[in-house]
Amino acid sequence: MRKALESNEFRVYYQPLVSLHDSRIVGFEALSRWQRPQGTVNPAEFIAIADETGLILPMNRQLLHEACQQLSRWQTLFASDPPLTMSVNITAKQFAQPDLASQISEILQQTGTDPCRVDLEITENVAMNDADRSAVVLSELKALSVRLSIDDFGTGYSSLARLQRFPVDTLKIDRSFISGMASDSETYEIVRVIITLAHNLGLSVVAEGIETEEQMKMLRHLGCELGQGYLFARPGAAHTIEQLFESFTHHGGSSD
Ligand code: G
Ligand code: MN
Repeated sequence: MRKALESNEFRVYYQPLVSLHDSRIVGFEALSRWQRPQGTVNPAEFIAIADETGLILPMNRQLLHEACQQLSRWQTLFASDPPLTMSVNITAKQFAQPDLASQISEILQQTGTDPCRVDLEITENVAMNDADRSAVVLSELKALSVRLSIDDFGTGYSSLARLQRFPVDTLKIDRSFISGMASDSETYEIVRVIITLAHNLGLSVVAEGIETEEQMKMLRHLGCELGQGYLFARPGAAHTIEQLFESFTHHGGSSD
């Protein structure tokens, strides 16, 4: 894997974040993909290994750098008001780094990126694992003026009292709830309650893994503002995203 990193086998893919209100692309999530000569490797697998070995640190520094450069290109190419955002995932190992905030700050400065347009995603599990420490780290990150999201929300164990005190902006509802919400009334209730909770705490909500029109309509009805998923677009290389973006800006909605 170390060799693969040196020989640039890791690629950044981007998945659009869409406003459910008008089906416009408002931002992207940057995702690592490992393209070996013999085929792509499951991201969940290699990211877990990279995180354990610590290789995730140089890998995700590189990813953030590239995603920031891509963001400024896209902000120019596809000017919008407010400007596009870029979300990146922070893993457990990264979150444990004492100098995480200064590392991120350095990359934002090097790339001339407006921190307000960058969203750092931390999973609920990582954030709640050592909640006292998390509160400190999240405050350090927030001091950079970046946005903060709790990823995979609903799958872990959350203390709502903690959640309320974390300086986060957004909850991302885990896709397991979205996939079940149209066929299971209790799952629908969970989604409804998460959206209500987020809004009552002054947070915005992103629904992950939207795959059907029905799910999108339900989420829109529940007041969920943002979504991500195969219904809109699969994660894709930068050039694929640019073609897709053209079709979104001209017609709105899904292109396939
Ligand atoms: O939890 P996180 O947001 O980091 O998950 C991102 C992952 O989810 C990516 O690897 C991406 O390929 C996958 N993904 C994105 N949209 C969908 C979707 O609509 N359905 C499914 N099953 N997976 C998705
Ligand atoms: Mn994520």
